[in-house]
Amino acid sequence: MANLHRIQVVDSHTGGEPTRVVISGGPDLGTGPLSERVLRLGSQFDRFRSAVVNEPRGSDVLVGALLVSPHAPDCDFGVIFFNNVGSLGMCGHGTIGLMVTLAHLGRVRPGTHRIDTPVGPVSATLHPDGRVSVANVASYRQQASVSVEVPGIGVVLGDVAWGGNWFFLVRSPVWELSLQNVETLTDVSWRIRQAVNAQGFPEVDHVELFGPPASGGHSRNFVLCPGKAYDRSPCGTGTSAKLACLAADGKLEEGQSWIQEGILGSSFSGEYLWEDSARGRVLPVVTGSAHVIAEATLILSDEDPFQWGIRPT
Ligand code: PYC
Repeated sequence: MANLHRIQVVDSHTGGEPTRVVISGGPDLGTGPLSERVLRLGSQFDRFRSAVVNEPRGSDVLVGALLVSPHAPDCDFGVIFFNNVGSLGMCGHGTIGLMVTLAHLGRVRPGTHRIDTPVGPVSATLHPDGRVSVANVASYRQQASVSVEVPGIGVVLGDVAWGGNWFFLVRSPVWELSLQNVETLTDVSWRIRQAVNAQGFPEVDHVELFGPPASGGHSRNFVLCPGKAYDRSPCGTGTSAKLACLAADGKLEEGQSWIQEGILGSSFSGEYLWEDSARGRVLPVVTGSAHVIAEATLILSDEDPFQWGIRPT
């Protein structure tokens, strides 16, 4: 008789980018700060991560969200986000997906809820119309106008910024940001990331290209995530990093709205308040909407050679 382990999940998408929230059946990561529990997930339960998001149950683009008890005393929920290659500090589209999932399950009502993450607590407001606003962790630009020599491309100029994950925001892309061009955009972004990593920024694992808007926003982006999948949404943490750069450059005032389109044309609206203008730290708020698309039970059988998903050995 096969030994079966069941994991209850709810899937949603936020502007096209999927999130799989693990409701039950996840590993016991113990207690303590989520910054410590996320390390436990990586060191002791990495195959669980792979089983949930990788093929054959998932795909490179899927982001997982493990619901855990919060550590910060003012939080209602805790969450650890992960993808095809590891964990994420924060995830904007995932937090929007999480809130819509919790509402679907009857676990939250419209209002503001505090959510603990490995990089600190965030607030998520579920609006009566179903939109969600995420007040993210403080975001900032670490270095402006970094010039990198990218093999096969030449010199690329960009900013290194934190928005809950580390980003390289390319200042002057010449690539057309369209779905037809996704292979080239992926290749270019991956090469830029490697060059940025080699040039003293090993922490940068997301690359963000910008171009003119095509659906009424202020700008369109293409975001390459750590596992080489592109974000189908405008990327909540990437939009936070962008807001920090706009603020630092004096191009967006406190409280002014910025509409960031993603590569599919779906958009997030963002705005910020200064946390510390002398240090260039902003408190971004990113608003978007998500839709629940599946409720499912994942089955892990010890007779299945791919029970832990397909992952590099
Ligand atoms: O929305 O922050 C985000 C995100 C990060 C990676 C994929 N989406």
